[in-house]
Amino acid sequence: MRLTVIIPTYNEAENLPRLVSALFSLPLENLNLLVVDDNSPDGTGELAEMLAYEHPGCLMVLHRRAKAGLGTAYIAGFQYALKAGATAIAQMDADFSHPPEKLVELVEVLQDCDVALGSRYVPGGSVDERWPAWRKGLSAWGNFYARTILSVPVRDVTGGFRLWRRETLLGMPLELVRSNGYAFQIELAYIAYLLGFTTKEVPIYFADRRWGQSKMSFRIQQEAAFRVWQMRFRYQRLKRKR
Ligand SMILES: Nc1nc2c(ncn2[C@@H]2O[C@H](COP(=O)(O)OP(=O)(O)OP(=O)(O)O)[C@@H](O)[C@H]2O)c(=O)[nH]1
Ligand SMILES: [Mg+2]
Repeated sequence: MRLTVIIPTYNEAENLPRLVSALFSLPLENLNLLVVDDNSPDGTGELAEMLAYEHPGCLMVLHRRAKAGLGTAYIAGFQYALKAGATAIAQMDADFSHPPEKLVELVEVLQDCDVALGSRYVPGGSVDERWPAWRKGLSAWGNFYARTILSVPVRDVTGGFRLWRRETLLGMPLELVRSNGYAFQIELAYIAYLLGFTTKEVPIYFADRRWGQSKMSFRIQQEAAFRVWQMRFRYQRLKRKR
């Protein structure tokens, strides 16, 4: 397996070097990292270049000119990794909310499915108890909202810790994807489900970020609320096929 982990970053200078060393300590062969940085004002992009120098050939950096959202960062990352010949591609936040060691379990689980999902909402999964009630509520509500409106049988449909087979991503109409914030995760899970790709959820403990600031905003929440309805109607054709 040639595994590439895509890490989108915006102001993650405290987290990125720690995450990179945690990932390279895992018992995974042929591991490549791809950082997609949006010209972070805190110098994450330059730091990523230094890390690339320390890990020659195993860490690549895609620099984009300005902050353009998580969704387009991942699409650019997917295209790059697929072109480079990755056979499995992971999505992961830079802020340690996604436990790096769980990547090993995702790799094992991917042997029996088309996409493996890190999940907070299956037995054994949880979110940081330090999260304020409104944040816990918002996350649970967002999942319920999307799952119900779209009828997707995924417990953590907004989660961003995922491992895709190359063939799964190649079979997805990524050019149709419109969402850019949280909704991006929902949209990919929905398309994968409609196309009949099989998913498995691996329980994770989702820790609150230790360093840096959240990029979650009211606009991103609004986008998700609207996009879910849009997806429901935009993908009618795929739905009928299913
Ligand atoms: N390249 C790029 N990365 C982004 C952008 N927005 C967020 N990210 C990264 O995407 C990941 C998830 O963003 P977070 O800010 O952690 O969002 P969150 O997990 O919903 O919120 P918190 O954990 O509370 O901060 C992190 O690695 C961010 O640095 C963006 O516009 N461009
Ligand atoms: Mg986060």
